[in-house]
Amino acid sequence: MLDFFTIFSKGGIVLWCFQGAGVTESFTGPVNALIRSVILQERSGNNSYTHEALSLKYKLDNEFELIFVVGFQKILTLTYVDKFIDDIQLHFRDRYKNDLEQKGALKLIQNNFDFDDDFKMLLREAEESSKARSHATMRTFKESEKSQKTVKSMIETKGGEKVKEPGGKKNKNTKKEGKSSSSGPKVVENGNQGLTPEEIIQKKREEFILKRTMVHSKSPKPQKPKEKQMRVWDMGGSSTKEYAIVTKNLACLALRFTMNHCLALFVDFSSKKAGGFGGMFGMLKGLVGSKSLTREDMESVLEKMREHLIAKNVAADISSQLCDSVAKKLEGKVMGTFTTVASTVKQALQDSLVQILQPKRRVDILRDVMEAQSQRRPFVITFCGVNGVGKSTNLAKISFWLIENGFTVLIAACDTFRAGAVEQLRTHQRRLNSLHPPQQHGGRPVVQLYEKGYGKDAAGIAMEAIAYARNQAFDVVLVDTAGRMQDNAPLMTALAKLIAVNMPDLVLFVGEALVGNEAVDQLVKFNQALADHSMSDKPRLIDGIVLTKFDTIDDKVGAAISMTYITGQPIVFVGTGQTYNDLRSLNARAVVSALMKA
Ligand SMILES: Nc1nc2c(ncn2[C@@H]2O[C@H](COP(=O)(O)OP(=O)(O)OP(=O)(O)O)[C@@H](O)[C@H]2O)c(=O)[nH]1
Ligand SMILES: [Mg+2]
Repeated sequence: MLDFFTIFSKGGIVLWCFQGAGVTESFTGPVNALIRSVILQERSGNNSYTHEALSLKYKLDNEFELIFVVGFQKILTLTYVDKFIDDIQLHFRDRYKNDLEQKGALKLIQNNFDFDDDFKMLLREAEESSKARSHATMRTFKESEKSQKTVKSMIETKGGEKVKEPGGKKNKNTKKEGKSSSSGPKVVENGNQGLTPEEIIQKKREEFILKRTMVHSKSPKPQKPKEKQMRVWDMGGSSTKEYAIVTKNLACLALRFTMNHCLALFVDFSSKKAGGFGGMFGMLKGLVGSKSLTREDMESVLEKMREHLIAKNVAADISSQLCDSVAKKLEGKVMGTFTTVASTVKQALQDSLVQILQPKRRVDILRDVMEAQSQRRPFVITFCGVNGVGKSTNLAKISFWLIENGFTVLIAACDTFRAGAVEQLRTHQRRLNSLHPPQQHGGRPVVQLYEKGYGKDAAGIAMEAIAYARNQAFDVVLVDTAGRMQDNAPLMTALAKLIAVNMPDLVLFVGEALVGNEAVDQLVKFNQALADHSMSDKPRLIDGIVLTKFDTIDDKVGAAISMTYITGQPIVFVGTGQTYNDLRSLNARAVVSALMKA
């Protein structure tokens, strides 16, 4: 039923994996997608993720810095998976506690995590208990014990005597007779005299668990040396390659966890019983550190952090999701010596915020324009957003920046709706040309306006402008669009059509840094409209963000977080004023320090 299960360290080492019988597809792709889209993007508040036809569930073990991932077909409803992943985590930790405590990549690579048999046993148990549960519901009323009991109890009640459960207050005789009483279904078996079948099963189960624990705690278990890579990816196919891909992605995680490793190492060393320092450090341990964090420990700090983020203009939903993600990341983590819960949570949140703001992909407009130039076509950017956020002004600033970098620009006046929109662009065109007169550029104006007045179809004007730019060898076309509220269905449909028909190279969403909760609604609905009206399987959504009016918000910089969190797309430009020079790129660290400031 399961497609795969894999256990790897946050440092990138695959410790063990399983691939379901008959599953031929490699699971490198889905696991890499999970790492890229969830774990590296600090979205681990939720514990499931969907990748194409697969559902992935994952669990972070913050104490040993492990990640457990299970994958199965999303059409299946596997009710046991959540519990199963917990069981595997506990079992794996228990079994390899000593190995896992020796932190360090080399140690992990050298270890042999021979977990196949345990995994199969736990999987069998999980599947059987789930089957048993589903069978129970299928029993008819006649088959059920309840139907038989009802009849019995009716007969007994007639006699006026109630049969008490063994151990009941009024039924002292039953208790005295004890387990040798012949009335109950007692069984006599080796050492199990007088036990009910249920009690025998329970006893056997306990003996079995005890045996297993004893076997696993025997140290060190002699193990047959195996080939490292064969052990890690022993399932056929290009094992070395798969290992390398997952390792590469996880390498980024390794860097971020180095600090925590150092703290944890100190604590772990202090907890060793053997050796001269054991006792002294053992005593210190209780006083100053090595506490394993629980959700309750963090609850009040997280609540304060959430309120702090909201006060800084991060949307309320996103603040909650971020705090959940931080809690998941820290739960079970052994705290460093001399650290407090508050400082640990704060540091984790700060790391998450920086991570969210880091661009996940390369955004290099100048390079892309040059590439389009070499293909003898203009590079097309469309600006969209709600009314008055600064689309036209920032379009003009970006024109200036492009001209300064030696490119020619055609502005397409596709806001055919708001009075004055075309004239506003014409003014910018004149100013820009006066800053860069044609005589300095071989007699050719560096910026031109393509306009057809008001009331016309914006998508059609954009198409004509792109064709004109191609003929006239303009390097870039900047398409200005009318502002529209995200709930205005006809206007949203028109925007989606403009984008679907013209397929610009870049769709930039322009949003004000002043917005709070509203940012989420705007972005979700703009993206939804673009997806709904796309004519292709892979719809063109928002590719990047222009965050405007950053000069007006002091340290309430939360919109930057909300917008990148919702779209997963980078903030390409930040507008910091009303002149052509007031355009910046985002400094993630500066934004985060403003966010964390009390
Ligand atoms: N302080 C400040 N003001 C800005 C910034 N960007 C734009 N503005 C101002 O915001 C106002 C609206 O700008 P526009 O460019 O007309 O906004 P728009 O989104 O095109 O508006 P519509 O076309 O009506 O939807 C203008 O007064 C701009 O000068 C910025 O980064 N900082
Ligand atoms: Mg405008």
